[in-house]
Amino acid sequence: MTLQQSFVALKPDAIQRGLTADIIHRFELKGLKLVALKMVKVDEALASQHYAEHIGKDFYPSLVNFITSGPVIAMVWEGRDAIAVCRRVIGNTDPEKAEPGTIRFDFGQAPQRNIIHGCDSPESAVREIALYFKPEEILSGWNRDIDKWIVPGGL
Ligand code: IDP
Ligand code: MG
Repeated sequence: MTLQQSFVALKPDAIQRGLTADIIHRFELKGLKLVALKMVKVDEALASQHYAEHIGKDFYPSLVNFITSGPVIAMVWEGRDAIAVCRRVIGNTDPEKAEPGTIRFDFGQAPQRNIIHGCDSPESAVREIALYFKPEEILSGWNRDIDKWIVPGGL
């Protein structure tokens, strides 16, 4: 078990369809801790850095067109093995192959409109977090002691 930070981004289809709260809630329900969030308009330069590994593939132009087509919500979720956990919450790249209960199965129907991005390794997490956030925008230092919100002063 390793404490990790995972980079996750809601793609423009999620925001256009009003799925933002439902999707963020999935990560909260899982028990992950939100440590950064912002709405971003991804331009072509950022898209080409984010998806550098896919440059030259047949779907790359449509992917850039899609990710730059409207606002994106960029997030960092922290928790035990957060990178793998987020990928499992998200599901297979192709919503048709994703398991029921995953975000991509439950909300998506096509890989070109698959709702959400999640980093796939510790290295991509570091790289992608740095692309979207300044270090001071990551608020990982807060304690999540819910008791004091139930009883003043805690139990
Ligand atoms: P991932 O998002 O599950 O990590 P990647 O292989 O990294 O999947 O691909 C990045 C994104 O490119 C996918 O989320 C999807 O939007 C798009 N994509 C990947 N493969 C295809 C494809 O075969 N056709 C169309 N779009 C694709
Ligand atoms: Mg990927």
